[in-house]
Amino acid sequence: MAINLIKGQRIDLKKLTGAALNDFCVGVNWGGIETKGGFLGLSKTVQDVDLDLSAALLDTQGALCDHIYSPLYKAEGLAQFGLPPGKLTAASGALRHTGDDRSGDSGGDDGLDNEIITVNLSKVPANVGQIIFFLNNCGGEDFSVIPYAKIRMFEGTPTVVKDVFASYNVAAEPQYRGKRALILGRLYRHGSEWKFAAIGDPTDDGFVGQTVVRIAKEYNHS
Ligand SMILES: [Ca+2]
Ligand SMILES: [Ca+2]
Repeated sequence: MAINLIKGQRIDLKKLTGAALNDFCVGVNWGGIETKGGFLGLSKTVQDVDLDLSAALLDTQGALCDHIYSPLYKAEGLAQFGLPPGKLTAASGALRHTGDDRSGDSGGDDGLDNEIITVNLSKVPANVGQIIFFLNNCGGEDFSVIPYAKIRMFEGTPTVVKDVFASYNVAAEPQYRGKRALILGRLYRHGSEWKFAAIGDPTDDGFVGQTVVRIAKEYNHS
């Protein structure tokens, strides 16, 4: 049984067998915005929603030391925030992003994640103390109108979901009105183990650079 996380909840990365969860995927599944129209509202149009899943890696002192965000973000824009260009792998290959999805599900919830970062905790260098996952919306719509956005951690591969460990529903709530970025959750070291905390904080950020700077400033505690 997967754990359904609530905001602020912290969990051990322990499977039912007692073994530590080490090799897994962090995926986000979301849908385009459906609008009913036409005669009796029978026709339906779906507006694309381009969310981007990213990760910021902070060292054990809380400073930004590595990142995963799209190489499609303009380097000049990132440089204004003192940030390097985007890339899809981090920390000696311990984390890999499977690539950009620009539309979300268009035919209703397909149950599959639209953007995924694979994680192998045993490969994460010792200087990395926490990995914070976040979402930015590249379009103009805010999170309150996106029909669903869910983050989950599962074992398997990006295309074959074997075992869902935990999931967290993060959209379609009034508190997300006007918000276009979302700090999802944090993997963090606790002694020799890793844990996960569900954060679920919406922000006004319109650009990934703002979110990364915010994380390095406001989320640099363990
Ligand atoms: Ca995207
Ligand atoms: Ca999907």
